[in-house]
Amino acid sequence: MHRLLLLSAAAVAFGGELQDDLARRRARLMEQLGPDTILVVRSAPHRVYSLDVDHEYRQDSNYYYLTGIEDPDGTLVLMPGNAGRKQFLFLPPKDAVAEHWSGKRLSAEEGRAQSGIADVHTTADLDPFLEAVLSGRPWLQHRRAPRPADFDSFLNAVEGGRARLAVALDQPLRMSGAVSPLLVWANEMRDRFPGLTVVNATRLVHALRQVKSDYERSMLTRSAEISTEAHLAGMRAARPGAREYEVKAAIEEVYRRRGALSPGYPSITGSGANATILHYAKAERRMDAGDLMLVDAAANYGYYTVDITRTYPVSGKFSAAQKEIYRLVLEAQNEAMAVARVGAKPYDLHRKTEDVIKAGLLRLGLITDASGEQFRTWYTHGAVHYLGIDVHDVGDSNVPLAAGHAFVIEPGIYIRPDALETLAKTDENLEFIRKVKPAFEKYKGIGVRIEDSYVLTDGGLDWLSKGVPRTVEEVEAFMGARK
Ligand SMILES: [Mn+2]
Repeated sequence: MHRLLLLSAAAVAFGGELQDDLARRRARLMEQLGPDTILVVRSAPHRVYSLDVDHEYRQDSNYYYLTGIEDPDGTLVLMPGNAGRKQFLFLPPKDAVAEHWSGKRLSAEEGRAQSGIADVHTTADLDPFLEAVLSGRPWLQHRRAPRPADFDSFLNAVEGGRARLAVALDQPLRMSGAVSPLLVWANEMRDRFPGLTVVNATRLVHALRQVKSDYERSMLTRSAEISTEAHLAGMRAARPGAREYEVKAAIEEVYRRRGALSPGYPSITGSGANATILHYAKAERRMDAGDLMLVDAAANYGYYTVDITRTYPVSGKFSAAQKEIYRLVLEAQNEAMAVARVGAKPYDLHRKTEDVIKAGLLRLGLITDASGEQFRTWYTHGAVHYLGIDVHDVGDSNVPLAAGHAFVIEPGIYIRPDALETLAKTDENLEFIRKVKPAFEKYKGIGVRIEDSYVLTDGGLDWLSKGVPRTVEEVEAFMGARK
């Protein structure tokens, strides 16, 4: 693990460990796809930021997981039934003019080195390749084509009407909105090549992504190390009179300086009542003495990100009321950590946080009945999600937790200033409002979330974000010792 500290991000990307891992991922996927299937996975599209300027490019998670390639405009094809070469990568051709404008494109050799796939061709070969195999012919027209007999198994499947075209999609299937371009394309192929069946391989890829390899664990660990340093920098920058964006800048400066590609998700730096906005995206407010600052931020390192939230007093000391809410959230997280083990369901962990928070809210006078749904006024989200290439990573939450699963536990309580006035004016709610009003006035504007990242192992929880001060005592000691 510590060896990685010495490597730059680029060195990690070209190291052999990732390529070995990629080869294993593709081998497992091909086993499950079976010999009658051809899988096509595309790189992410470019997305417009403003007129003729694009957003910073981010690779499609499934494509990255299977190829390790960050560059755009590529396509991966897997043909598990082939006798010899089963894996094909199609990359945009070298082009001096395009490269003058937008940077170097990968050579075939670089594509091979990064992906570990021997068969690298240019994108101009993709359609002829697919047209040949989908219509039942071997792909022969290319000087680097595999031997004709390599394709026999899939070509027999085409002949017998058993051939399957599998795609891995980047978005969930929906009744409305735009259809994924890859799915539109696959359906068009089905129309052009009768007998072909389109299958959705997304779930297979997601199931693989749910269990982290040693390589992926080392990336998450590195993301956590950088994010820990960043949180400490944010805690040093937070003080009365400073702006929220100063905290955000201090955090993100650490990412870039330490070789992280970017934030793993937009940083949340909300002070005062802004801490009650779950995905507070602005960062402009001037912090006041007595405020809590909620920071939800983590670094994308080598396409992996953890997820960490801390809430701390900008003046260094919690008020009595803040401490009461804070300790309740902390207790909820501690209790959920205690039940996080192999075989537990993610929902078991969430329910544990609910039980603790319900009892505590009743004690504090913020609800009058712990048996119903009143607590949802103040605890408004789930506590557990997976981590990985996506910060809210893919995976089936009905599957019991297993070694290699990476996830967060993130309970929170948010006393939104408008929470009571926006409740529907039912008799039940009016009664609720009347009874909790005194406690509401006491805690109004307090928002607390505590979020940590873990990888489950056979030996228990590997607590990746343990280094960020978390208990009241740890937080106050750190804030008190700041220069
Ligand atoms: Mn989270």
